Amino acid sequence: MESKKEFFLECYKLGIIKFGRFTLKSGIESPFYVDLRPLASDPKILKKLANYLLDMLPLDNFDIICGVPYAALPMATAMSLESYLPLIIKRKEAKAYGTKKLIEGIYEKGQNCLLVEDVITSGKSLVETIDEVENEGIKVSDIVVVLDREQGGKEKLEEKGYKVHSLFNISEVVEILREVNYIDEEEVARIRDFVNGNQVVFQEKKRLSYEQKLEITEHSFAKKILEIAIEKRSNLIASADFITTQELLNFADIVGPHIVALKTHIDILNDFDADETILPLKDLAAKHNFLLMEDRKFADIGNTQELQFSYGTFKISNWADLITSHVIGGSKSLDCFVNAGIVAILGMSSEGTLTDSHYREEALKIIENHPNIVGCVAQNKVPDNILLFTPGVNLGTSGDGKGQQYNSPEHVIKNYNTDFIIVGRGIYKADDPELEALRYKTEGWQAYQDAL
Ligand code: S5P
Repeated sequence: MESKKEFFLECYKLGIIKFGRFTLKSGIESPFYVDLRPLASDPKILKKLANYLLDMLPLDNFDIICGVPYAALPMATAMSLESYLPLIIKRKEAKAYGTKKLIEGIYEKGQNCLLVEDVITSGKSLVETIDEVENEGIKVSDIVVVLDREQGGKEKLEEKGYKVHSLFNISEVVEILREVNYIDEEEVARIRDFVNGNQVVFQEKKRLSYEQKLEITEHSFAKKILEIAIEKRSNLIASADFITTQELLNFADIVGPHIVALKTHIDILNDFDADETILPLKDLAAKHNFLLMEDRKFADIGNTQELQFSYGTFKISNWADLITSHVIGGSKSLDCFVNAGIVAILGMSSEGTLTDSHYREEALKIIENHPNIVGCVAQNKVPDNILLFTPGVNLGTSGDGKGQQYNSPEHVIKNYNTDFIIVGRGIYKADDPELEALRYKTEGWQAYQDAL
């Protein structure tokens, strides 16, 4: 048989222990989180596990075997199959109808039952289970657990006269993971502290400054927008959702000095004209040093997007520095956006959006790996090398009655580490848009500096 250490590493690869910062049921913060349920999804591992557990035990002592619901049920079943110890099932709650039995299966009073548990922490839930089993007239002398979190559970049960056999304990597991460099010394120390009953201090990871981001970003437009932010001391993007060219240009000229980019929905203009709209807009962008971001939200196959990007009325590729695009068409659909930076839509700000955590997890894999991507639009933290653009920002209201959901600049910058706030009606609908742009710029920059 392979060594116990090799077996543990095999189990670990199924994702049974995660390191980081977790709030436990009790409200305590833990530097690791254990969930052994994935072990049951790999039949070979489950079978090996059953044999490792059985090897530690004086099997002749037991008449029956029982798992603590739910995580240990498959473990107890596998042990029963490997050892021929008959299995009984303990319910979590007694049935409200019929037999009202708490224990199912065939057993006799006075039989000795081996209890199986996945993880032992304080031992509290095991004590409850033992009481319930003993109340049925079944004897319990031994408990076998896969992982002892070393938080007093074993001692508590042993004081009550039970024998606890554990396959792994957290100290040895941490030692194995440190040896193979899966965790670093800092994490090891934090886990030891936690196991020793000390409150663990988590160092809040600070956000990166725009200067630091400039060093790690690759895309030329990512660098450009960061340089503008540093120069103008602004992280504000104004959304200019106007339906006439005149309004759009007036607005761009007024807020231009305070913003890093102007975000357009060019297809809502009633009077679009390449010469009358785009040429003066480009002049204003040059005059006030801001980028043009067309919020087209492409969402098609690569070939169609290529056509939509360069042809038709708007010829976006001729003038936009940044464009927004969904990643729903897959990574290759983004290859066509070559002379602009993509700001990918990861999560939307509107109520009931379908960009749930599963979608975002998959979308992020595309976003992290595509060379045309500058950043993404989202309402949550993203990795440091992707610039984060957050819309749904407004100081005056929490929604628009049409599903839009708003937060303050401070909220998004502090909680999501947003790099650029996107503000539409908060500015362009204000009585004095210039003053309002200045206010968002100042608040946004202050929140950024406070977060450093
Ligand atoms: O999730 C999103 C993504 C975007 S790009 N939620 C959004 O609101 N937007 C855009 O940001 C939206 O299309 C609009 O142009 C702007 C927000 O405008 P506001 O008036 O609600 O601030």
